[in-house]
Amino acid sequence: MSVQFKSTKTNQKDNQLFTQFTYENSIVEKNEIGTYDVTPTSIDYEFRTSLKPKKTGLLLVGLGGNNGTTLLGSVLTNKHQISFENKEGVVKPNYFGSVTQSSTIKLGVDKEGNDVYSPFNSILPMLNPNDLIVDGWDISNLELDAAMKRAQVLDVDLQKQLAPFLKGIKPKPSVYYPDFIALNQKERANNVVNVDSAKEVDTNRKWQDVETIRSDIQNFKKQHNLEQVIVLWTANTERYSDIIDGVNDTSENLLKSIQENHPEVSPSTVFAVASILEGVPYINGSPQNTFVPGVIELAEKNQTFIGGDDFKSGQTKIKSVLAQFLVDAGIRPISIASYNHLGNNDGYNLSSPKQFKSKEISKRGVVDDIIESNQILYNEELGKKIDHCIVIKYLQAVKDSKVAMDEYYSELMLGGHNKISIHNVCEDSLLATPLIIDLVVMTEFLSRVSYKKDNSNEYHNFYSVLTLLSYWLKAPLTKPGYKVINGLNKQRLAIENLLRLLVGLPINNELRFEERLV
Ligand code: NAI
Ligand code: DG6
Repeated sequence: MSVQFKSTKTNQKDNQLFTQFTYENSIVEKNEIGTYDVTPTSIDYEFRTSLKPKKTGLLLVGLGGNNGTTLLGSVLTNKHQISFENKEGVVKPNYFGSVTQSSTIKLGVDKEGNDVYSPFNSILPMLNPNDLIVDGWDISNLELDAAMKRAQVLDVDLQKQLAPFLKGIKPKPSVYYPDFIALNQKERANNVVNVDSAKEVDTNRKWQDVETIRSDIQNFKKQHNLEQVIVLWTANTERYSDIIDGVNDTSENLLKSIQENHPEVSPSTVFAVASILEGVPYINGSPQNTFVPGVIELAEKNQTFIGGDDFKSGQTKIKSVLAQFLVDAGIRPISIASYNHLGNNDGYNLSSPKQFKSKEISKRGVVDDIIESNQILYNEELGKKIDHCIVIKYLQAVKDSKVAMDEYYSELMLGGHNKISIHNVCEDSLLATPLIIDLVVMTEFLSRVSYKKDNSNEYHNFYSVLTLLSYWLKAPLTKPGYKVINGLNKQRLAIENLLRLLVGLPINNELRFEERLV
């Protein structure tokens, strides 16, 4: 689908689009008598968008896992247009579940006043995931055809067709510090880079580990002649690292701690630091606090993109819509019980308490800003929190078909109550993989956008922490000092409006005056 935007706010030169945009907002201040003063504000910007997607390579940490093999499998399926048969008939390749590949954006209204939509990726040129070059690391050395089989995610007919493409490909050896993931993962760890001459795991060579990962990134870039590399963690959930003054609180202290092999430096932080030092974006698809303050500062200093944490795929995605809907409807959720059981290797790892804790924190935080947005429902008198409980159980039999059960218990008018119960079977990796595609497509796209204030000459990139990726993440990392936005619709609106403003369209409103005014 090709769309021509005829806006007076844009002009195109040398494959670059320049757009004038006035950012309007309002500043709210509480005055001495306790009421709000609200003042509209506006700032003029010029945005510059490169219209040519870069040749991009994706390095997955955890390539041999369920998400890793499903990602590579889905790219190959689409690239080679592989159809396959399941018991319902022939399935043609698609990227359902991906916002960038399978959703639409409203362009405007036709002459009759009816909405007209176009594919998300038709607004501006975006990376085609079929063109991605994919590689990565895993602590398990299984060849990827066997790893795909181990994952038990894709239909068997598709697996058979994909196997020839995956046979012979082994993930790069990775960094393994046993203390960070569950003990039950130990038998998987036969492809480890940090081993001594007796092949024993050695956690006292952390700077060397950073350098190995850096050189892996450099070689990958060179080998495929890439303009852009993105590193994404989809390996096991790690335990939290302790945040310690003098250890990981600043970039300088963190680099020193890596050199001194401090035990609180995790493999994921090693990957993040290596990526930042190589100037490549790093995205964290798991819940652990990879982005200790020292990593964020390092990314800021190196002006490199980071984004996280934890893919928002099923239960939490629904929560970030449903809790927002209830509170925006003036209904007062008082408890949310979220239970799930799953039988894949992720669930096995999460059956260990410290790793579960990381996931619990990430799943629990998703309603915090929604509560804060409504002081009529949540206040000193009624209470300022929702009773929110998270349970995850490992049940081997259900494999990747995670079952999520949720109960939302809310207070209605004059003492009434409302209970919503949800039973959701999440095909875990088939839900998570399209999010990886979106995170990568959007990161590459955002790396092509820069801006300047109207009266300045210098263009800047977006701030290092890419909060525009929040839509796909359970516990969005923010710029230090800023509060997180969890509501899914708000997160999507931000992305949609960015695309609209870049092509010179007004930001979205649903005023529909064509219909509503006489
Ligand atoms: P998985 O357990 O199937 O795959 C993880 C892979 O990482 C394994 O192959 C393992 O050997 C490897 N690994 C562990 N430590 C490593 C290291 N230091 N370096 C390189 N590889 C390492 O898990 P799955 O289902 O693919 O999930 C991956 C991550 O994504 C988990 O942390 C999970 O919590 C997170 N996630 C998954 C979602 C989903 O729906 N599948 C949604 C949200 C988050
Ligand atoms: C158990 O909750 C396993 C997790 O890895 C989830 O599958 C994953 O975090 C997705 O969670 P959610 O809440 O978005 O469905």
